[in-house]
Amino acid sequence: MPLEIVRNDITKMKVDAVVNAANESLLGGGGVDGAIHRAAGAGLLAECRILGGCKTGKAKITGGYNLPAKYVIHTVGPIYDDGKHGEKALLESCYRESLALAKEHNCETVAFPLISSGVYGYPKDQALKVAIDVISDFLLENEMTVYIVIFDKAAYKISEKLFSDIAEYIDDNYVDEHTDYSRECMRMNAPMAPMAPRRARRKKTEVDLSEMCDCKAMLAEDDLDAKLRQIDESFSQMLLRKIDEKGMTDAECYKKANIDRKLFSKIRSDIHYKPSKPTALAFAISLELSLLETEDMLRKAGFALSHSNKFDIIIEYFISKGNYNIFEINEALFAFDQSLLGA
Ligand code: AR6
Repeated sequence: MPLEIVRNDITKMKVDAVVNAANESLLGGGGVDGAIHRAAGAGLLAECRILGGCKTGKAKITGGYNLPAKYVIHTVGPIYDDGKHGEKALLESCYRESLALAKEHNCETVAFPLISSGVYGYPKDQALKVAIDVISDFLLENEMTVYIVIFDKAAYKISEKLFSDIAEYIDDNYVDEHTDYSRECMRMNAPMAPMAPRRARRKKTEVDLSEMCDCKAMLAEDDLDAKLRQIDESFSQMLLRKIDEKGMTDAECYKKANIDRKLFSKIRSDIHYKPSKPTALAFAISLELSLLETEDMLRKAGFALSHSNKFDIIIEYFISKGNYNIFEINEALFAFDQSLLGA
């Protein structure tokens, strides 16, 4: 997955480069800076001494010394005042400059902490949004795997409004599918509520199909053939057809899906490829499919959306809101302790 949010100590990341949230002296400090210097050892400080500091919004690179990473990219985030002093532009610049350095040094994997979000006081949800926006823009043009490393769960939050909206949606839609609903109603002598929206939707698909068959005579044979071919098509075939129908290029599609090129090529060349559920859903999001089309695509891969699964309900929440930003969806999945979309 080109962009991943992970919970870890950045000093433990086995990547080509870790990014350090440093200060202008580059001579070490607290927080992630202190942790990186402690883990890397005295060699890192010695190399930092000859760099002559670094301006806010800029980045410099050194070796990784005792760290599992080959390089440390030191960047200096802005000290947050009130958000009206150019903090956002400076923070964006930190990510851009660090990524440019990583690219210059042929790094394939890079791990970032949430720069400025500790001692420098940048609100964490906004700091995360800046990180995701700049990194995902960069990944549209570049092949790299980038990790945003969140140190502790408490330090991480998406906007409270979004969190509570999703929590409410889960509450409203979560059903325990292990319960036999009709029997439960009979046992409790309670009337059955109208069919859950998901079941109603499935039924509609079946009706659509039989209606389609009944109308065979009315349809031009070509149309019918095309429709029947779609029923039989594999996941890979449906994916490629949808990419064409949406007028997207392959690269646009897999990048928007947060899927790397190698995996996409595999799917493209193997008509019977069975993706994982997060991969199939990532493509559905990238193609901005409706809920019905998403279910159709999932079925091709042998999966279904379920209301007994928070992961599925969160995806459904975003599709129903027409929000197909995979990185925002992943932020929310992360906040709810769910696995992320992508490969
Ligand atoms: N791994 C990943 N993330 C971490 C780790 C770790 N080991 N330790 C802390 N974080 P901060 P800043 C998170 O304060 O706000 C230093 O003294 C932490 O939870 O390290 O840019 C420098 O020398 C937070 O979300 O950096 C500067 O003077 C994020 O890393 C100043 O602090 C950044 O917090 C820079 O402040």
